[in-house]
Amino acid sequence: MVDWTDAERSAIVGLWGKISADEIGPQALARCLIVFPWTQRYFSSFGNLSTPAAIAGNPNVAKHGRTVMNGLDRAVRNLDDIKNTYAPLSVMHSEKLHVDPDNFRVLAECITVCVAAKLGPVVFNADAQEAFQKFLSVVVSALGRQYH
Ligand code: HNI
Repeated sequence: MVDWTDAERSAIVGLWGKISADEIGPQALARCLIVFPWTQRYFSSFGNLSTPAAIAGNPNVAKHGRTVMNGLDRAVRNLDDIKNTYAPLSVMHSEKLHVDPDNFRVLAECITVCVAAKLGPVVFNADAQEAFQKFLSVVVSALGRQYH
């Protein structure tokens, strides 16, 4: 089980309260698909992903970005049991979607960049980043746990 300090817990919940899933989710998934283009292969049913502008304006990308953030919201609300909270999601990404688990880290990186750009260096200072980085690492690890 992961140990969180009180400062980490309040930093994670505090940061989460300052960002909007509807804003960061679409931005982060679009960024992931642009910066790491191999991730596009899982979204062949999403329509036009042929240019950065097409990706940024694609409503399916935006919708799925919100879905991912809603998934993260469940992790924020279950900080002490992310592993079990994410077990079904991990099975789904492994057995049904066949997503290479390296990509979880890649998307987490894009979420961090979008949150940092949104909140700026005063709010997203090193302490905040440390807590958020740890949170996303636990999420990435939990999502990869049911792979074998
Ligand atoms: Ni992911 C579906 C959460 C990373 C590809 N994904 C989901 C769903 C959630 C979710 C929630 C919806 C589940 C359901 O319908 O029951 N995904 C997350 C989270 C992360 C993540 C929290 C990491 C932070 N997913 C990724 C990555 C990829 C990915 C990195 C591929 C590069 N996910 C998918 C695909 C689907 C999906 C594909 C199905 C989409 C659809 O609508 O068909």
